[in-house]
Amino acid sequence: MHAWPASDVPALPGEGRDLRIHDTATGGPVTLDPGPVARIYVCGITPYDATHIGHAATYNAFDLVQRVWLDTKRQVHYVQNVTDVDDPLLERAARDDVDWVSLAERETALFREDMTALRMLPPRHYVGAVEAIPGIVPLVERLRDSGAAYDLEGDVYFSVEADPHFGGVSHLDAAAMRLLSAERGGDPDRPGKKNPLDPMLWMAAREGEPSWDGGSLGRGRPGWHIECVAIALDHLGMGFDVQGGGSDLVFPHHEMGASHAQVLTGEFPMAKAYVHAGMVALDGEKMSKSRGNLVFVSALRRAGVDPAAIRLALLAHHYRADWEWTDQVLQDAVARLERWRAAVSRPDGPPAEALVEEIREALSNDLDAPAALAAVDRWAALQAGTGGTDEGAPGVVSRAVDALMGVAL
Ligand code: 5CA
Ligand code: ZN
Repeated sequence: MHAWPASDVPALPGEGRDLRIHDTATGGPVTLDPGPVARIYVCGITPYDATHIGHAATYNAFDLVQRVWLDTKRQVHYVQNVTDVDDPLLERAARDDVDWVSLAERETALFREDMTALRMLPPRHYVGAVEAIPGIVPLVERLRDSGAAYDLEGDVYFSVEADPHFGGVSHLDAAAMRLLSAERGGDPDRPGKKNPLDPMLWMAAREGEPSWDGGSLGRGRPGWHIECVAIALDHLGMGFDVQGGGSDLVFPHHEMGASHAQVLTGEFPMAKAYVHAGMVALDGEKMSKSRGNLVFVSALRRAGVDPAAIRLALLAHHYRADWEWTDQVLQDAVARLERWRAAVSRPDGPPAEALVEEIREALSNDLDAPAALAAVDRWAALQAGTGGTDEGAPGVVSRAVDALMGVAL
């Protein structure tokens, strides 16, 4: 699958800083030391509806991760998937009487447009579940042949007991896991499973649903967690730096994915940090396609909202916080964008070097974007007040805001 075009990332004076980030698995900060090529996998969309502000907030967090690393002169190997076949997509296509392939293509195309408009840097590999199937089948066969997976009426399940580290990402107890599993695509109540939490690796072909050749598994389609693991291992290998997504993916998705990968390779851990963005709500409830309480990025753009203002609205919240989208959030961002643009429109201004360091410091400290915005606010207020005489300082600020936060002034 093709991704979307990259916006320019201007080079900045001085040196970038290593990223320290909160890791869900250890419950504390880790300072990542990725070497010359940093490796990150971020869970992509299930394309049955347009990109909403919640998705955009999550991708904003991981875009910042990329930008902090690029500022340290590292390359970034970023991989993202598209869950272009799964129950919710097929259900929506059936409900609306549209072809599921066209629905997925249409919504993925819109996602690319939204990501481009928001200046989110593209992944190097953008991979659909369907195109990953030939790589998924042998992994499921290996798990089954090693005894870590079993057959149930033609479907194949992963045995969570095969991984001694199972539970190490979410640290939830069995009851909490069972509830979340039922809520998020699992089937804990299906009779015949060895453990109610065991997730499906391969679903045998169902009447009226798409299916693919699964070799010794028979025709069918892949489970959700093995999809991401197959893509991540294929492009990044084990021990990559960051596994990312929203906090609704901690369990079961990232817990199960880590277990699949650890059992497949015998190595631990799959990722050095499991990083999760908070949930964006609307009217007091998590924004979600299934609830339908959504603010779409594309709808805001059509209404004439500058994508840079949408980006600033996202950046105004710490990525780990749960927060609520309101009109006020957007109005504040529009006003900030105007202040910043006015501040960089002059040829000279207050010195910019210290500001660049403040932005770097804030973002390298667990992606503290609100602190970075506050630093730029202070510089813009100085510019609006006494001004400054540093020739070229506004240009440096403008480049720093773009390179480190993806905001074009
Ligand atoms: N395709 C799977 C991941 S493999 C999936 O979860 N797709 S999704 O379309 O439902 O979500 C895409 C990304 O947006 C995920 O990382 C998810 O955690 C995140 N996300 C979904 N809803 C919200 C929300 N309300 N706030 C913040 N992030 C969200
Ligand atoms: Zn995923």
